[in-house]
Amino acid sequence: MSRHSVFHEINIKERSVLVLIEPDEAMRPYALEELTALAETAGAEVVGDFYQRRDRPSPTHYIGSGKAEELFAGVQDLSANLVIVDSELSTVQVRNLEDTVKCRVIDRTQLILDIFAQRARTREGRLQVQLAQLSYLLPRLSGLYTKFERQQGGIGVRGGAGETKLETDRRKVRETISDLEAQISEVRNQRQQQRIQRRKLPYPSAAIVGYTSAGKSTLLNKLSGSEVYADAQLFATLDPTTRRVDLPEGWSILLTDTVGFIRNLPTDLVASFRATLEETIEADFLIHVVDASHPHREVQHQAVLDVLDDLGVVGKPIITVFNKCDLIRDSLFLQLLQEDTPGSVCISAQTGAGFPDLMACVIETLQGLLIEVKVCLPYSKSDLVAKCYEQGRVDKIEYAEAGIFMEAHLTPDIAGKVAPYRITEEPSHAHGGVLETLP
Ligand SMILES: Nc1nc2c(ncn2[C@@H]2O[C@H](COP(=O)(O)OP(=O)(O)OP(=O)(O)O)[C@@H](O)[C@H]2O)c(=O)[nH]1
Ligand SMILES: [Mg+2]
Repeated sequence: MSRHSVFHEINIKERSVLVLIEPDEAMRPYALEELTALAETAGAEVVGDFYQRRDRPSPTHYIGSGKAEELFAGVQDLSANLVIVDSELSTVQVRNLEDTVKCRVIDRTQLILDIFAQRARTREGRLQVQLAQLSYLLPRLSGLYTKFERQQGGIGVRGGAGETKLETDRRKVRETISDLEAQISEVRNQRQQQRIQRRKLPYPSAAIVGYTSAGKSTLLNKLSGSEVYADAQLFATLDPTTRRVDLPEGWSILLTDTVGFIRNLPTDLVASFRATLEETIEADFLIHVVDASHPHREVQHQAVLDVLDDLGVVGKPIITVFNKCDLIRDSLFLQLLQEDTPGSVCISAQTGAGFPDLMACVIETLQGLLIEVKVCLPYSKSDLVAKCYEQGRVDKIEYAEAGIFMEAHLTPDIAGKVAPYRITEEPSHAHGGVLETLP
């Protein structure tokens, strides 16, 4: 971790109290459950939660100042030493709340950044997390260094006070940000080169996207026979992994599993993880994994679509995969789910149920990506035939006197190469060639 970072990996079980003001009553248990999971994933121990019903946060304390006093009493009763607030806070809100509750206060963004910092394994992942942390920190520098920073360790105080004090200078932070951006840009170029190399492989690419813990890595593992880390904890995957997946009828795709999304994903994080998320933007099509067994399936589904929108992913084919169907007994529910969402399938990544449907759906999507061509290649261009077999599907081929007649569904790349030899008519059998009709 860079010495410029003020964020720390958690090595103690901090006793935390969660604070929410979710105005939608129906969403409250879910918001609480999700924040608890995030806090526990970060390593904190949740000892209590505190809720205030209000439409808008208070600009001074987030919750009302009277409520903040109640929170202080609760924090004391529970011997808590950390307050975690479910939204992103301003410096003023943090300072006022800390003054009132007399312990450290962190917001949802810091919590998620902390989890990402713990998960980052590759250089790219670490650079991106550091950039997100510093981008979060920069506008908060002036107000961030309260007495609570002087406590060693704990969520969001990496490096300790002495070290961070030295770095309150905005210019230094900006320099570090530029430096990180330059390094990320280098990594990004390398990624782009890798993608160009991959593009030369005769396989279309797909990215698995979805809410955190929906089962993306489990699906990649099951499909490719690999062992990407899959876990019930949130954000188990941070760095993208690509595997070749062979499908029936001779099709193959390159499938990438990447970082999961969550509601209110911090904007700094989305911006910093652009290099990683480009795997998604650049894929030929997407497989969106939704946990069908989750009571707030729809909220999660929409949250992922919102992030894709933010990333500028538009017009790409999306297969919606309703996962964890082994946990659902109501088959009518599954049927309705599938009927309500065009281009969707119900599966269990764990048991493999529904995989034939998924394969059929992927193959149908692949066919939609290919261009139908009829060509007559001169024998001097016969090397293109092998490429057509590799980069698509040859439906008919006939070696005739006038040339090689072929009907095929090809990727845009190879379709462009054979385009000069396109014909409009069926080959006439007067050519005396041998017609092979492929299955
Ligand atoms: N019952 C059941 N559990 C599943 C299924 N698929 C995944 N899981 C479980 O759900 C949890 C999350 O699975 P992952 O594959 O790590 O989920 P992910 O979407 O990759 O999550 P992140 O990387 O954290 O975003 C794990 O405990 C899996 O065992 C399924 O089809 N059925
Ligand atoms: Mg994963």
